[in-house]
Amino acid sequence: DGKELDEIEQYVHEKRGNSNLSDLHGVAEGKNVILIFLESTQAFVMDRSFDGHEVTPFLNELKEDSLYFPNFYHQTAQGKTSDAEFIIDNSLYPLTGGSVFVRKPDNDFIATPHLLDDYHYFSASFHGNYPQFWNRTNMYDSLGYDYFFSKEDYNVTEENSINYGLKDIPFFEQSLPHLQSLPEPFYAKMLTLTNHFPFLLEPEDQFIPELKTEEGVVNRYFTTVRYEDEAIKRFFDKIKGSELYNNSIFVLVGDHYGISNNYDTALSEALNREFSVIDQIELQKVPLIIHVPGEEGKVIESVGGQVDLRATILDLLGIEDNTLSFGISLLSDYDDRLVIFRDGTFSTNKYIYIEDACYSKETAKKVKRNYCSPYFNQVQTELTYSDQIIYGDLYRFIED
Ligand code: GP9
Ligand code: MN
Repeated sequence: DGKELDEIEQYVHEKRGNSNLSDLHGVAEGKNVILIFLESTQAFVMDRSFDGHEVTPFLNELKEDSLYFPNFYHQTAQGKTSDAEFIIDNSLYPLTGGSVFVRKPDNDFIATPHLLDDYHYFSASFHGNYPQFWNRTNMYDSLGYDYFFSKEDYNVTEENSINYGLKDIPFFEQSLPHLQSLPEPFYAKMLTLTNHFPFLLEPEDQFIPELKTEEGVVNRYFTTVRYEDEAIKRFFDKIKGSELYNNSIFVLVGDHYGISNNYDTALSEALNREFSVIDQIELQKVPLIIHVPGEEGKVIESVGGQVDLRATILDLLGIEDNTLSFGISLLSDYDDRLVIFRDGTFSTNKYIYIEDACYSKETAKKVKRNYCSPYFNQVQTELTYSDQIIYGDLYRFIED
């Protein structure tokens, strides 16, 4: 009810009060946003080679003249891709169990498409799987999408699909004319699909050989990531020759892990290092690259998570997020950044809290609990407020 909202509003207001507008505020005002979800792509694939074969040659190159965020984590739970979509479009946390897309599709949301409505943006999502998967058809209506290009809008055949649907190369090829057909400015979310468990790929799509650990999943993973990288490279090659390029910014983000803890032994062999307790968290880093044509590249060290991505995008567009949500632009000065995971674990600049203990990120060793305890309250508060908003459908009480 109203009382809950007042309390949340006060909290959000205070939190935002500690951040400043960034130097990059508004540099992409009025531009199209092309948000590319990198399926199951973890940050450890970046700048990595096996026997001289780069896993992500294109992303490695792209990040050099982009904003690149090496300390960025996914915050998803059981809802996987749908959680990533939910978090990024709403700047709220996912639920502990299940997916908001499936459990609460009829709620009122104040999602990115709604916010961008005020600036006359058209919003569309692109994905080569069935539209009903993750209840997207229904949820996209609630999130304010104007159109969903799904499997039904693409030419999908036996040859050009694998696993869940259309392969990434034909997906981007066929998406470009759809993109060009949209009214501008637009917010376009493109969800890749090929790099999905169990990471299947036909021989002709394998641009680098599989690894040779004892786990097929780990061996195939880097090869499907390489395929995804190739698909994005070809997309960029094409779009660079079109008018859209200079009118758009490109946000590339990993949705969640691809290799679960079950494969730690083989993954540790592949990455050629021992894992410690904090790697349960550190392995949850996902790539975040924001390419703004005409802007110089910059590495942004801010520790952040998917909850912060919307505020970051809006910051570039010159829009302030005044909604009741929890993100802080990763481009702004903000001293005490905190990345909260659904299970109550968290990461700051310096510390990770996991298994009821506080660890130093620098040494990976346990440190005194009181380095972490100042954050306990904020962690529980944000997760609770987010749950209250979702379970109580609280946005319905907010007037436009
Ligand atoms: C399915 C795709 C993958 O359409 O988004 O879903 P995931 O299993 O990663 O949640
Ligand atoms: Mn996914």
